[in-house]
Amino acid sequence: MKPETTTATAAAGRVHFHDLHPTPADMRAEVLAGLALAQKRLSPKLFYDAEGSRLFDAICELSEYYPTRTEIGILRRHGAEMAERLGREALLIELGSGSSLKIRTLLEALRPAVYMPVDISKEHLLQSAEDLAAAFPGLDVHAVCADYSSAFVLPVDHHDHPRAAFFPGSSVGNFEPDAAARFMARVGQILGPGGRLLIGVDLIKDKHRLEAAYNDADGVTAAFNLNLLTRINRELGADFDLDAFRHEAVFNAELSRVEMHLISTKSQQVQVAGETFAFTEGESIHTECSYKYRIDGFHALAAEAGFTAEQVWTDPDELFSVHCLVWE
Ligand code: AVI
Repeated sequence: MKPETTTATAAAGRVHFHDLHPTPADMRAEVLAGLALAQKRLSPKLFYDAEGSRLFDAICELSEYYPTRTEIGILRRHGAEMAERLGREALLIELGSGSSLKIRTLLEALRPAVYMPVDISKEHLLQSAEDLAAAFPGLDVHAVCADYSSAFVLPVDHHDHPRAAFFPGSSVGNFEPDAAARFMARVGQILGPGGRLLIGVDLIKDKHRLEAAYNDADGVTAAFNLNLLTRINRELGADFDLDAFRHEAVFNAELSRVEMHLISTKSQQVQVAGETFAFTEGESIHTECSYKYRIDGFHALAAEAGFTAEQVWTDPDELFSVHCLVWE
């Protein structure tokens, strides 16, 4: 991937915008390669166009989707301690910042010198960055539109500040474990020695609770999953029939992950960017893995990446965990 890099200062005062977004050619190649696999796959990062980001925000409000409110509860209860670990006046990088809602619970205590939200969804990122800058006047905000799952360099140096990173929401669970370790090692390289990563991780729990969180009664998660096909139709000139695929989410206990699939409800052919893909009835496109961890299992993964676990906070029901890791 060779992203175009442009830098612009957005209208609202102290928001600087850096565009490292993947190009349409990157997306085309990735989609075509994924659909050519024996088990068809599409990357979960493709969920987050403007509509997908809106649907994800709606998921976070659902009664079945416990991770968001549970993590926010942990951040509210232990924010002061977390801020002490991370240190003040830092360059604070948030990976997959989305609506930047969670960071708001920490900003008062953290008082970073620079806040750098990184997200793949451009409009959503800009709007959130401007809202945040308005709510925290005096905060220097550098919004970076990038795919944080592949290597990228910080667009500004700020070597004079210690570095800290925030990666909430258990988005680390959307990587395969070996890719998660590689990703965390890249974050560690960016942070440098002594840099801290505050990271949210969903915990293994009862299958029914997990499956309900990804199969909500209102069908918001189904719409989020299917929106991937709408996006590919629009951006790659494909002809997926949205009525001929259905959402499915199941907990794979052996691999400790919730899997989301789009299941073809009939035998059919689909044109994508000039290529034809055949589906049998019942065949799936695997769209997301959401790995769940035990605390010790996650600490082993962090150690593999090169981090030392400093502290962990959980909720009373041990549904979710937030970890402070230090890069040695
Ligand atoms: C962003 N990510 C951590 C969410 C998850 O739970 O894996 C995405 C999601 N997929 C379906 N619901 C939410």
